[in-house]
Amino acid sequence: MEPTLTGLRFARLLLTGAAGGLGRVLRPRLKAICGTLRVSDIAELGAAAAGEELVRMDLADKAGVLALLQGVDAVVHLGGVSTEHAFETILPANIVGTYHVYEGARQAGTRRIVFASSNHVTGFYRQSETITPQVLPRPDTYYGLSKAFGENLAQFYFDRHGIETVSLRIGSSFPAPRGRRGLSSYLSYDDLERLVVAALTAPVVGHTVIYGVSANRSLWWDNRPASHLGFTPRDSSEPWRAELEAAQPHIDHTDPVSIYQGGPFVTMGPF
Ligand code: NAI
Ligand code: 15L
Repeated sequence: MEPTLTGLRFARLLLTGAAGGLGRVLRPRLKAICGTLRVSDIAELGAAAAGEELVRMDLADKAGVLALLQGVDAVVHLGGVSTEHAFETILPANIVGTYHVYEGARQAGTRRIVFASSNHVTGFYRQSETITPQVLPRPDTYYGLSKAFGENLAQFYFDRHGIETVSLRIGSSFPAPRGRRGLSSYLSYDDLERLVVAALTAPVVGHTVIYGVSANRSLWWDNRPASHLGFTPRDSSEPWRAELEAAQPHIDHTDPVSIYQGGPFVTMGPF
């Protein structure tokens, strides 16, 4: 059965990247399932709501992240650079920063992390293919590579230290699907919440990888290997299909942006 918020309580949850697009969506929703929500970002976080702790800091600051994890039961780790940039920009935030989160969890005894990975770990699979979370990574960017590293880090910290992770290869999570690619990659905010709650509360996850996608009609991702999470998406990109197809009536099937699942990411850079 899909988890519900009723009766779920964590003493203290940590949400990184809380000032970002998805962080702002999840912040009030996660507060509903914990006693204290510690929210963190390098950017301005606004005022603390009741039951919130605000920590403004850079994930590249090791001592700061180790302190950030103290007293935390579980983490939703969204913080980092969220699109393609120069490797030198991605390295401290996504690679070093995610290492700091895992090392902080190990030292603090935190047992579970929900890691915001990305579909760009497998962006060089074709849109004509259906893949599962078990395929070999084919990153489309330095950004996708950094998320592949995060997934490997998660596997290592589970095998070595027993810290459980659900790596969410999020598709495209915005208020509405963007472009024709979004008809396949769209994840609604309500389905994102369902996915994060399932990832936090499934009894045993080890290191599970799952695509974050709604129940769209045209899908590239088959999540059956992660069915033990009990995530059942309820929304779909279908209500936007007519509008998006009218806005982009022709698809150039020789354009890499239309050939590969990563879409525009496969031609971004170098920076
Ligand atoms: P976003 O860019 O709006 O939010 C990321 C947040 O991380 C920002 O508030 C930013 O200030 C913070 N951040 C960046 N560098 C930092 C650092 N060095 N230290 C501390 N905080 C730092 O991105 P969004 O859309 O909210 O995505 C959240 C997470 O989900 C990201 O990790 C992203 O890669 C991932 N994701 C999002 C998708 C989407 O469709 N929105 C799709 C796939 C993955
Ligand atoms: C991502 O990983 C990005 O964080 C997000 O901004 C979108 O570009 C998304 O992928 C996507 O593939 O649409």
